[in-house]
Amino acid sequence: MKEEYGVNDIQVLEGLEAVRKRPGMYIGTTDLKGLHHLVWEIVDNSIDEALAGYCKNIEIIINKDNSITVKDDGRGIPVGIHPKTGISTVETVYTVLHAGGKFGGGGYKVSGGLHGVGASVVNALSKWVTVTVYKDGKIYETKFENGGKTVQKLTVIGECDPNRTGTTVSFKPDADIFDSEIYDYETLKVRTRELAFLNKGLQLTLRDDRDEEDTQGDKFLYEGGISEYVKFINQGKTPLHEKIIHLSGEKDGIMFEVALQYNNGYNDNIYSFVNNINTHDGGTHEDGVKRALVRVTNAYARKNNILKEKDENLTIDDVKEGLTMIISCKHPNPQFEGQTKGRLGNSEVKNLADSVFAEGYEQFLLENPDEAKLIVGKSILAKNARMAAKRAREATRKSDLATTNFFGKLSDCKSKDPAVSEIFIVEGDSAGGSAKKGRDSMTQAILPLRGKILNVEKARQDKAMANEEIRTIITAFGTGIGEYFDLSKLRYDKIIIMTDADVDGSHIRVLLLTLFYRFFRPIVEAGHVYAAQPPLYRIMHGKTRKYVLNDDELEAYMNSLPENIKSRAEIARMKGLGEMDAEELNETTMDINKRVLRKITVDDCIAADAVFEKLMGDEVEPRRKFIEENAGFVKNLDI
Ligand code: 1YM
Repeated sequence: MKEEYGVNDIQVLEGLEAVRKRPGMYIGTTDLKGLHHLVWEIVDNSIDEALAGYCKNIEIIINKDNSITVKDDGRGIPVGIHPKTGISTVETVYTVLHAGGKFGGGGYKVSGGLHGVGASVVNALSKWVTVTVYKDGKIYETKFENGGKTVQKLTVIGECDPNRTGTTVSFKPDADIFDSEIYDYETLKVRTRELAFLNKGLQLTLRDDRDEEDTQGDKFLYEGGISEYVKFINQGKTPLHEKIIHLSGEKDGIMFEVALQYNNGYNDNIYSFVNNINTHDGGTHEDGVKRALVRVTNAYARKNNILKEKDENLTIDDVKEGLTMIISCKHPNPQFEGQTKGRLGNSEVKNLADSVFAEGYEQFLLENPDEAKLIVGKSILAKNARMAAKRAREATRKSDLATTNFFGKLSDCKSKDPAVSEIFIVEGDSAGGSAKKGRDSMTQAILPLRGKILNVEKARQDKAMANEEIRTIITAFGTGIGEYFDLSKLRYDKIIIMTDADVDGSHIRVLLLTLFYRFFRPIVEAGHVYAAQPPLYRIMHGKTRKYVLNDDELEAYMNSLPENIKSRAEIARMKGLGEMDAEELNETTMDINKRVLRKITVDDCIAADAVFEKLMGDEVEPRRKFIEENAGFVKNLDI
C-alpha cells in the first residue's frame, strides 16, 4: 500500500510539473490573457455549482498583492478521502491533473474552461493556493505552495454555522511563469458581467481591494439573462421596437436560448455562446437561428405582400441589419471545431435552434403586426442598399491600383511581398510629408489622411463606399470588403495608425478602428493592426537627444541622470507628428529597430462594440472621459 502511494505522489508532481513546463498547452499564453484565464478556471467551478442548482452568489476579489480570491456559496468541494488517491477530494481536485467533476460523481459540467482540469492547472502555475471549504458546520482548509506542493493537508480549522456551505479559493500567480502579475479590473469586469448575463439569477460580485478607498465593487445580477444583455448592447442605440424577443427550448439535456431586438443602425451585433464560451466563429446553434430568421422573415413578407412576386428573397445580410442578438446554448457534450475552437460542431443543435426560433419568431410577428412591419421594412431597405453597395464595390474592384487618382495619395512601398510590407496611415498632409521622407521606401508605404474619415457606425455600406478616403483604404489593403473580403489578399503585414498624441489624434484613431472593426474585422483579429507611438517628450543635454513615450518614462529617465546633467537638461513636449522632421520621425516612430508599436486586438468584440457606440454616438461629453477610462483595447492608446 505504502509503495502505491509513493508512485501516486510522484505521478501527481509529474503532472503539475508538466503544466509548469508547458503552460501554453493548458492556458494558451502566459501573457496578461493567461494571467486572467486563471481566474476563470476557478470561477468556472463555482458556475458549474450554480448550474447544478446549488450556488447563488460568487464573489471575485483582487487582493492588495494581486492575488485573487474567489468565493461561492455552493455545497463546498467534497472533503472525504478520495478512493483512488487516498487523499482528500479537495486536495485531489487541486493536485491531480484531469481531476474535476468526475470525482464527485453526479453533476455534469457545462461551463467553459478546461473541463475540470482547471483547479490543478491554477495550482501548478501559482506561488501559493489556499482552499477553504465550509461544510457540515466545519471550516476545512488546505494549502499549496510553489506550483502545487501540498504544505497543509486538509485540516479542520474551525466551526461555522451548520447552514453555511461554500468554497473559497485564494491564489497568487507565479511571477516566474507570467509576464505580468498585475490584474486589470476592467478585463475582469467585462467577463464577470458577461457571465452574469449568461447565467440569469446568479449574482456575481467583483471587488478591487488594491484601491485605497473602501470600495463596494460591482454587483451583477440579471433576472432577465440574455434579454438584459441585448438591452445592454442596445443602450445608446435607438431600438426599432420596444419589446425584446426572448425564446428558449430544451431537448435531450441541450438548452437553447436566444434574445433579440432590432435597432435603427446599420450594423449587427450577433454573439453566440456555448456553455458560457463565446463561439466567435458561430456554428450549428448560430446557423440554425439564422436559417430560421431568413425563412420566417421572407415568408411573412411574402404573405403580407411586402415582398412582391417578382422580388428576390431577403438574404441573411438584409435581415441582420440593425440586429442585436444573443444566442446561448448549454450542451453536456459540446464539440468545438476550427483552428481556434470557436465553432460549435454538434449537428443536432441546428434543428433545435431552428425550430425553437422559427416557432417563437413567427408567433411574435403575427401578434405584433406594427413591429413586424418596421422590422421587415428595414430589411427591405437594407436589401436595396446592399444592391447599390454591390454595384459600388464592383466599381472599386475595377479601379485597381493603376488609377492615377489613387497613386496621388498612397506612396506605396517598392516591395510587393506582403510579409515585409507595412502601411502607415498618417494624420494630416504635413506629417505625411515627413513620413514619406523618413520611411524605408522598400517596405514602408504611407497613406496620408486629409481631415477626418467618415464614421461608419452612422452610415450604411453604400454611403461608406462613396467616401473617397474609405475607398482609398479598401483599395490599398487589397482585401476587398463584404462578400468579396479575402484576408489572403492583404498587401501589408502591418497596418500602422500614426496620429498625434492629442484628442484629435485619438478621435481619428477611433474612426479608423471603427472602420477596421466593421469592414475588416478579420484583419484586426489576425493581429495586423497597430498604433504607432510617437514620443511625448524630447530631452536634450549636451549632444544627447533622448525621446520618451510618456510621463513615467520621462521621470525614470530624468532620475537616471546625474544631478549636474539633470539640472541642465531641456525637456520639450512634442505637440504633434508634424513638429518632427523626417529624421526624427524615422528615429522615434518608424524605424523597425527603434520604434514601439502597440498591437490593437479585439479581444472582446462585445466590449469593443460598446466602446464604439459610446465613442461614436451623438453624445460628445462622455466621450473623452470614456476613452480615458473604459475604452478596452483603445485604452492602450495614450491620449
Ligand atoms: C471558488 C471555487 O470550486 N466550488 C465548488 C466546487 C465543487 C463543488 C462545489 C462540488 C461538486 C460536486 C459535489 C460534484 C467541485 N467538486 C469537485 C469534485 N469554487 C468551487 N463547489 N459537491 C461539490 O460535482 O458532484 C470538483 S469541483 F470533484 F470534488 F466533486
